[in-house]
Amino acid sequence: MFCMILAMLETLRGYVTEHPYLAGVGAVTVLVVLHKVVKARRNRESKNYPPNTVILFQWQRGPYAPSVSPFPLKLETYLRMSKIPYQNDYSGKFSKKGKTPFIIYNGENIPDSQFCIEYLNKKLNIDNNKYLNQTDRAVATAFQAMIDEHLYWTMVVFRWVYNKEQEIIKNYVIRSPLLRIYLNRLVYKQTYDQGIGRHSPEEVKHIMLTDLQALSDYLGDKPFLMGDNPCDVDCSAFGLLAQILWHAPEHNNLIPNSFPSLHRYCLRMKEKFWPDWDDCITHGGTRKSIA
Ligand SMILES: N[C@@H](CCC(=O)N[C@@H](CS)C(=O)NCC(=O)O)C(=O)O
Repeated sequence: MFCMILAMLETLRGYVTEHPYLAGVGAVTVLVVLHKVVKARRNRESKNYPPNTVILFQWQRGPYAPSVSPFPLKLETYLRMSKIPYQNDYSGKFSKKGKTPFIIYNGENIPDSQFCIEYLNKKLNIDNNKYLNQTDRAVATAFQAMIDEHLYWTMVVFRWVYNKEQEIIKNYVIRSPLLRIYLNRLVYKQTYDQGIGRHSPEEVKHIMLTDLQALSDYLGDKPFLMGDNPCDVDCSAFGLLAQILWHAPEHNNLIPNSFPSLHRYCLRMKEKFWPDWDDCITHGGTRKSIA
Protein backbone atom coordinates (compact mmCIF):
# COMPACT_ATOMS: atom_id res chain seq x y z
CA MET A 1 0.00 0.00 0.00
CA PHE A 2 2.79 2.39 1.07
CA CYS A 3 4.75 1.54 -2.15
CA MET A 4 1.65 2.19 -4.21
CA ILE A 5 1.19 5.65 -2.68
CA LEU A 6 4.88 6.43 -3.28
CA ALA A 7 4.55 5.33 -6.91
CA MET A 8 1.47 7.49 -7.38
CA LEU A 9 3.20 10.51 -5.83
CA GLU A 10 6.21 9.95 -8.08
CA THR A 11 3.94 9.80 -11.18
CA LEU A 12 2.21 12.99 -10.03
CA ARG A 13 5.55 14.74 -9.49
CA GLY A 14 6.68 13.73 -13.01
CA TYR A 15 3.40 15.02 -14.46
CA VAL A 16 3.65 18.37 -12.64
CA THR A 17 7.25 18.84 -13.85
CA GLU A 18 6.30 18.04 -17.46
CA HIS A 19 3.00 19.95 -17.57
CA PRO A 20 3.17 22.75 -14.96
CA TYR A 21 0.39 24.77 -16.63
CA LEU A 22 -2.08 21.86 -16.77
CA ALA A 23 -1.19 20.87 -13.19
CA GLY A 24 -1.91 24.44 -12.05
CA VAL A 25 -5.31 24.43 -13.79
CA GLY A 26 -6.03 21.03 -12.21
CA ALA A 27 -5.13 22.27 -8.73
CA VAL A 28 -7.33 25.38 -9.09
CA THR A 29 -10.24 23.19 -10.34
CA VAL A 30 -9.88 20.89 -7.32
CA LEU A 31 -9.86 23.90 -4.96
CA VAL A 32 -12.95 25.42 -6.63
CA VAL A 33 -14.83 22.10 -6.43
CA LEU A 34 -13.81 21.66 -2.76
CA HIS A 35 -14.94 25.20 -1.98
CA LYS A 36 -18.33 24.53 -3.61
CA VAL A 37 -18.74 21.24 -1.71
CA VAL A 38 -17.96 22.92 1.63
CA LYS A 39 -20.31 25.82 0.85
CA ALA A 40 -23.11 23.45 -0.21
CA ARG A 41 -22.65 21.46 3.01
CA ARG A 42 -22.82 24.63 5.07
CA ASN A 43 -26.02 25.71 3.31
CA ARG A 44 -27.53 22.26 3.75
CA GLU A 45 -26.66 22.40 7.47
CA SER A 46 -28.28 25.80 7.91
CA LYS A 47 -31.44 24.58 6.19
CA ASN A 48 -31.81 21.96 8.91
CA TYR A 49 -32.00 24.56 11.67
CA PRO A 50 -35.45 25.03 13.18
CA PRO A 51 -37.16 28.31 12.23
CA ASN A 52 -37.33 31.24 14.66
CA THR A 53 -34.70 29.62 16.86
CA VAL A 54 -31.31 31.14 17.57
CA ILE A 55 -28.43 28.75 16.96
CA LEU A 56 -25.65 29.84 19.29
CA PHE A 57 -22.19 28.73 18.21
CA GLN A 58 -19.80 28.50 21.09
CA TRP A 59 -17.06 26.35 22.61
CA GLN A 60 -17.87 23.34 24.69
CA ARG A 61 -19.13 23.83 28.26
CA GLY A 62 -16.71 24.97 30.94
CA PRO A 63 -15.58 23.20 34.12
CA TYR A 64 -17.08 25.56 36.72
CA ALA A 65 -19.25 27.94 34.64
CA PRO A 66 -21.14 27.26 31.38
CA SER A 67 -18.39 28.79 29.22
CA VAL A 68 -14.70 29.56 29.67
CA SER A 69 -15.22 32.56 27.43
CA PRO A 70 -17.12 35.63 28.73
CA PHE A 71 -18.82 36.47 25.44
CA PRO A 72 -20.78 33.24 24.83
CA LEU A 73 -21.84 33.33 28.50
CA LYS A 74 -22.96 36.94 28.06
CA LEU A 75 -24.96 36.07 24.94
CA GLU A 76 -26.53 32.92 26.35
CA THR A 77 -27.54 34.82 29.50
CA TYR A 78 -29.15 37.45 27.28
CA LEU A 79 -31.08 34.76 25.34
CA ARG A 80 -32.40 33.41 28.63
CA MET A 81 -33.19 36.87 30.00
CA SER A 82 -35.09 37.68 26.78
CA LYS A 83 -36.77 34.26 26.66
CA ILE A 84 -35.67 33.68 23.07
CA PRO A 85 -35.80 30.05 21.91
CA TYR A 86 -32.26 28.88 21.17
CA GLN A 87 -30.08 25.84 20.62
CA ASN A 88 -26.37 25.54 21.28
CA ASP A 89 -23.85 24.31 18.74
CA TYR A 90 -20.68 23.31 20.59
CA SER A 91 -18.70 22.48 17.44
CA GLY A 92 -16.32 25.33 18.30
CA LYS A 93 -16.72 26.99 14.87
CA PHE A 94 -15.50 30.56 14.79
CA SER A 95 -17.47 33.46 13.36
CA LYS A 96 -16.80 35.13 10.01
CA LYS A 97 -14.70 37.59 12.04
CA GLY A 98 -12.62 34.76 13.50
CA LYS A 99 -14.04 34.98 17.04
CA THR A 100 -16.48 33.18 19.28
CA PRO A 101 -19.49 33.44 19.63
CA PHE A 102 -21.81 33.96 16.68
CA ILE A 103 -25.42 33.08 15.91
CA ILE A 104 -27.48 31.89 12.98
CA TYR A 105 -31.11 33.02 13.03
CA ASN A 106 -33.47 32.06 10.21
CA GLY A 107 -30.46 31.64 7.91
CA GLU A 108 -28.80 34.93 8.89
CA ASN A 109 -25.29 34.67 10.30
CA ILE A 110 -24.35 37.34 12.87
CA PRO A 111 -20.93 37.50 14.58
CA ASP A 112 -20.06 39.35 17.83
CA SER A 113 -22.04 39.06 21.07
CA GLN A 114 -22.99 42.74 21.18
CA PHE A 115 -24.08 42.86 17.54
CA CYS A 116 -26.09 39.65 18.11
CA ILE A 117 -27.89 41.33 21.03
CA GLU A 118 -28.60 44.48 19.04
CA TYR A 119 -29.77 42.42 16.05
CA LEU A 120 -32.17 40.31 18.15
CA ASN A 121 -33.46 43.33 20.10
CA LYS A 122 -34.41 44.95 16.80
CA LYS A 123 -35.65 41.82 15.03
CA LEU A 124 -37.79 40.56 17.93
CA ASN A 125 -38.70 43.92 19.41
CA ILE A 126 -37.03 43.18 22.73
CA ASP A 127 -36.01 45.89 25.18
CA ASN A 128 -34.49 44.65 28.41
CA ASN A 129 -33.43 48.26 29.01
CA LYS A 130 -36.97 49.63 28.98
CA TYR A 131 -36.81 50.72 32.62
CA LEU A 132 -33.74 52.89 31.99
CA ASN A 133 -33.91 56.62 31.37
CA GLN A 134 -31.53 58.28 28.94
CA THR A 135 -28.82 58.90 31.56
CA ASP A 136 -29.04 55.29 32.79
CA ARG A 137 -28.70 54.07 29.20
CA ALA A 138 -25.55 56.15 28.80
CA VAL A 139 -24.10 54.70 32.02
CA ALA A 140 -25.01 51.16 30.93
CA THR A 141 -23.32 51.70 27.55
CA ALA A 142 -20.15 52.95 29.28
CA PHE A 143 -20.10 49.96 31.67
CA GLN A 144 -20.65 47.51 28.80
CA ALA A 145 -17.64 48.98 26.97
CA MET A 146 -15.54 48.93 30.16
CA ILE A 147 -16.37 45.27 30.78
CA ASP A 148 -16.10 43.92 27.22
CA GLU A 149 -13.20 46.02 25.98
CA HIS A 150 -11.14 46.88 29.09
CA LEU A 151 -11.68 44.61 32.10
CA TYR A 152 -11.80 41.66 29.64
CA TRP A 153 -8.17 42.20 28.62
CA THR A 154 -6.92 42.06 32.21
CA MET A 155 -8.56 38.63 32.54
CA VAL A 156 -6.95 37.55 29.24
CA VAL A 157 -3.44 38.60 30.31
CA PHE A 158 -3.70 36.74 33.62
CA ARG A 159 -5.13 33.63 31.99
CA TRP A 160 -2.96 33.39 28.88
CA VAL A 161 0.23 35.32 29.52
CA TYR A 162 1.07 35.11 33.25
CA ASN A 163 -0.51 31.73 33.93
CA LYS A 164 0.17 29.88 30.70
CA GLU A 165 0.20 26.52 32.41
CA GLN A 166 -2.76 27.07 34.67
CA GLU A 167 -5.35 24.34 34.83
CA ILE A 168 -8.22 26.09 33.03
CA ILE A 169 -6.28 26.35 29.78
CA LYS A 170 -4.39 23.09 30.12
CA ASN A 171 -7.19 20.83 31.17
CA TYR A 172 -10.29 22.36 29.67
CA VAL A 173 -9.63 24.84 26.91
CA ILE A 174 -6.70 23.46 24.91
CA ARG A 175 -5.36 20.03 25.72
CA SER A 176 -2.75 19.83 22.94
CA PRO A 177 0.59 21.27 24.20
CA LEU A 178 1.60 22.36 20.67
CA LEU A 179 -1.66 24.20 20.09
CA ARG A 180 -1.26 25.80 23.52
CA ILE A 181 2.19 27.11 22.62
CA TYR A 182 0.79 28.53 19.38
CA LEU A 183 -2.19 30.14 21.13
CA ASN A 184 -0.12 31.53 23.97
CA ARG A 185 2.03 33.32 21.40
CA LEU A 186 -1.03 34.51 19.48
CA VAL A 187 -2.75 35.87 22.59
CA TYR A 188 0.49 37.40 23.86
CA LYS A 189 0.74 39.29 20.55
CA GLN A 190 -2.93 40.36 20.79
CA THR A 191 -2.44 41.73 24.32
CA TYR A 192 0.79 43.48 23.31
CA ASP A 193 -0.89 45.06 20.26
CA GLN A 194 -3.93 46.03 22.34
CA GLY A 195 -1.56 47.69 24.83
CA ILE A 196 -2.47 45.91 28.07
CA GLY A 197 0.33 43.38 27.51
CA ARG A 198 2.95 46.11 27.82
CA HIS A 199 2.14 46.75 31.49
CA SER A 200 3.69 44.95 34.46
CA PRO A 201 1.59 42.30 36.28
CA GLU A 202 1.11 44.74 39.16
CA GLU A 203 -0.20 47.40 36.80
CA VAL A 204 -2.60 44.96 35.12
CA LYS A 205 -3.87 43.85 38.53
CA HIS A 206 -4.33 47.52 39.47
CA ILE A 207 -6.44 48.07 36.30
CA MET A 208 -8.54 44.99 37.09
CA LEU A 209 -9.13 46.11 40.69
CA THR A 210 -10.04 49.65 39.60
CA ASP A 211 -12.70 48.32 37.18
CA LEU A 212 -14.05 45.85 39.76
CA GLN A 213 -14.24 48.65 42.34
CA ALA A 214 -16.19 50.83 39.88
CA LEU A 215 -18.64 47.96 39.26
CA SER A 216 -18.96 47.25 42.96
CA ASP A 217 -19.47 50.92 43.89
CA TYR A 218 -22.07 51.42 41.20
CA LEU A 219 -23.91 48.22 42.07
CA GLY A 220 -24.08 49.25 45.75
CA ASP A 221 -27.07 47.56 47.37
CA LYS A 222 -29.05 47.22 44.16
CA PRO A 223 -29.93 43.69 43.05
CA PHE A 224 -28.80 44.37 39.47
CA LEU A 225 -26.33 46.81 37.99
CA MET A 226 -28.91 49.35 36.81
CA GLY A 227 -31.53 48.84 39.52
CA ASP A 228 -34.28 46.43 40.44
CA ASN A 229 -34.50 44.86 36.99
CA PRO A 230 -31.79 43.02 35.11
CA CYS A 231 -30.93 44.45 31.69
CA ASP A 232 -28.48 43.89 28.82
CA VAL A 233 -25.40 45.21 30.62
CA ASP A 234 -25.90 42.59 33.37
CA CYS A 235 -25.18 39.94 30.73
CA SER A 236 -21.76 41.47 29.98
CA ALA A 237 -21.03 41.86 33.69
CA PHE A 238 -22.04 38.32 34.54
CA GLY A 239 -20.16 36.79 31.54
CA LEU A 240 -16.90 38.34 32.67
CA LEU A 241 -17.26 38.26 36.45
CA ALA A 242 -18.04 34.55 36.16
CA GLN A 243 -14.58 34.01 34.62
CA ILE A 244 -12.82 35.87 37.43
CA LEU A 245 -14.95 34.16 40.07
CA TRP A 246 -15.09 30.55 38.82
CA HIS A 247 -12.39 30.17 36.16
CA ALA A 248 -9.39 32.04 37.54
CA PRO A 249 -7.67 30.11 40.34
CA GLU A 250 -4.89 32.72 40.27
CA HIS A 251 -7.29 35.32 41.66
CA ASN A 252 -7.83 33.24 44.74
CA ASN A 253 -11.21 34.28 46.08
CA LEU A 254 -10.62 37.87 44.98
CA ILE A 255 -14.33 38.54 44.35
CA PRO A 256 -15.75 36.85 47.49
CA ASN A 257 -13.14 38.45 49.75
CA SER A 258 -12.72 41.93 48.29
CA PHE A 259 -16.00 42.51 46.46
CA PRO A 260 -18.71 40.66 48.42
CA SER A 261 -21.55 42.59 46.75
CA LEU A 262 -20.28 41.52 43.31
CA HIS A 263 -20.12 37.97 44.63
CA ARG A 264 -23.74 38.09 45.78
CA TYR A 265 -24.65 39.67 42.43
CA CYS A 266 -23.05 36.76 40.52
CA LEU A 267 -24.91 34.23 42.65
CA ARG A 268 -28.16 36.17 42.06
CA MET A 269 -27.64 36.19 38.27
CA LYS A 270 -26.75 32.51 38.34
CA GLU A 271 -29.86 31.62 40.31
CA LYS A 272 -32.17 33.75 38.18
CA PHE A 273 -30.97 32.82 34.71
CA TRP A 274 -29.17 29.52 35.20
CA PRO A 275 -31.38 27.28 37.36
CA ASP A 276 -29.87 24.38 35.35
CA TRP A 277 -26.28 25.56 36.07
CA ASP A 278 -25.17 22.14 37.31
CA ASP A 279 -26.27 20.56 34.02
CA CYS A 280 -24.36 23.20 32.04
CA ILE A 281 -20.91 22.68 33.57
CA THR A 282 -18.54 19.73 33.55
CA HIS A 283 -17.84 19.86 37.30
CA GLY A 284 -14.12 20.27 36.91
CA GLY A 285 -14.05 17.95 33.90
CA THR A 286 -15.37 15.02 35.93
CA ARG A 287 -18.53 14.58 33.84
CA LYS A 288 -20.14 15.70 30.63
CA SER A 289 -22.53 18.63 30.68
CA ILE A 290 -26.06 17.65 29.79
CA ALA A 291 -27.47 20.99 28.63
N1 LIG B 1 -16.35 41.55 20.51
C1 LIG B 1 -16.44 40.12 20.43
C2 LIG B 1 -15.28 39.50 21.19
C3 LIG B 1 -15.24 37.99 21.07
C4 LIG B 1 -13.89 37.44 21.50
O1 LIG B 1 -12.89 38.17 21.70
N2 LIG B 1 -13.83 36.12 21.66
C5 LIG B 1 -12.57 35.49 21.97
C6 LIG B 1 -12.76 34.42 23.02
S1 LIG B 1 -13.00 35.14 24.59
C7 LIG B 1 -12.04 34.82 20.72
O2 LIG B 1 -12.79 34.27 19.95
N3 LIG B 1 -10.74 34.87 20.52
C8 LIG B 1 -10.12 34.20 19.41
C9 LIG B 1 -9.16 35.10 18.68
O3 LIG B 1 -9.09 36.29 18.98
O4 LIG B 1 -8.47 34.58 17.80
C10 LIG B 1 -17.79 39.67 21.00
O5 LIG B 1 -18.39 40.42 21.77
O6 LIG B 1 -18.27 38.59 20.63
